[in-house]
Amino acid sequence: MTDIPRSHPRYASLVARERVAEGVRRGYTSTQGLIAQGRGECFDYLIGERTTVAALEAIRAAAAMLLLAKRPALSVNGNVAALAAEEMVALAEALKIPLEVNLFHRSEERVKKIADLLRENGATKVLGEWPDAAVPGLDHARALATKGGIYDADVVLIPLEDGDRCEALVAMGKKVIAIDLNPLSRTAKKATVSIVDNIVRAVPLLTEQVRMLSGTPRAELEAMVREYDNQRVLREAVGEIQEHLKGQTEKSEE
Ligand code: PTJ
Repeated sequence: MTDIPRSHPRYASLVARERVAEGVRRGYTSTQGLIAQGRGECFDYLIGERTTVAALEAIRAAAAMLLLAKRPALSVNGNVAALAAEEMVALAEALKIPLEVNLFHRSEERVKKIADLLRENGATKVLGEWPDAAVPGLDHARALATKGGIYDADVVLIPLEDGDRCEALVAMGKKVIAIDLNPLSRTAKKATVSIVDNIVRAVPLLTEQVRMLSGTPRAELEAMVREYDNQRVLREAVGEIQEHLKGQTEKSEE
């Protein structure tokens, strides 16, 4: 990996870029993942590379939803593996559930490499290498899922997901939590809870919330989920981008 000096003003962003490039070199991230990363970087820049108030609200609702779930599932693709393998393992550990590798550009080799990476990072149970079910409405390889994992989950976390699959999971009656920097994406619009934040920042915050709320009475968690309004939170996410951009243009006029 290129050695990036910590003093570089775009340090975090450049490290993330290197990690995705490294994922491609090692064969667990798809080449298309580089394009997805570029799109993410662009939105992160517009957001101001910070976790917004809207994202924090979504993270809290997502934590409550995961804690209330009978069978929560966590999906991992090639970009997620590159950017947040260790953090996803910590989240799975906090919830005591397995992770499932679920790919858009599926190859068995990539699935195995990602599963191995998660295990190297301490995952005790990884699903996805032997899928035994299919999400209805999607063409073959992307539809593959595992019983006892994503296929029969009631709540699924899908970071950096494609809109079609998000929609197909919602159509199966699941509650879907998305992590997507683009508040205008189909995934963000279709998900039950959309965390408009960088996965690198969002997953550790989500794990922290899961730990903090783990002793909270169910009735309180249920109220948090009931009161959460994803459309409003998405509007607020867009509003926070607008405010940030306004601040930036005013600064450059000074
Ligand atoms: O590993 P695979 O085969 O499953 O493929 C994974 C990718 C990500 C390539 C695939 O799912 C894909 O093509 O995704 P999209 O349609 O490009 O959507 C990815 C979404 O994630 C976009 O809306 C990006 O803005 C967003 N995104 C990119 N990087 C980040 C991000 N969101 C949060 N954190 C990021 N670091």
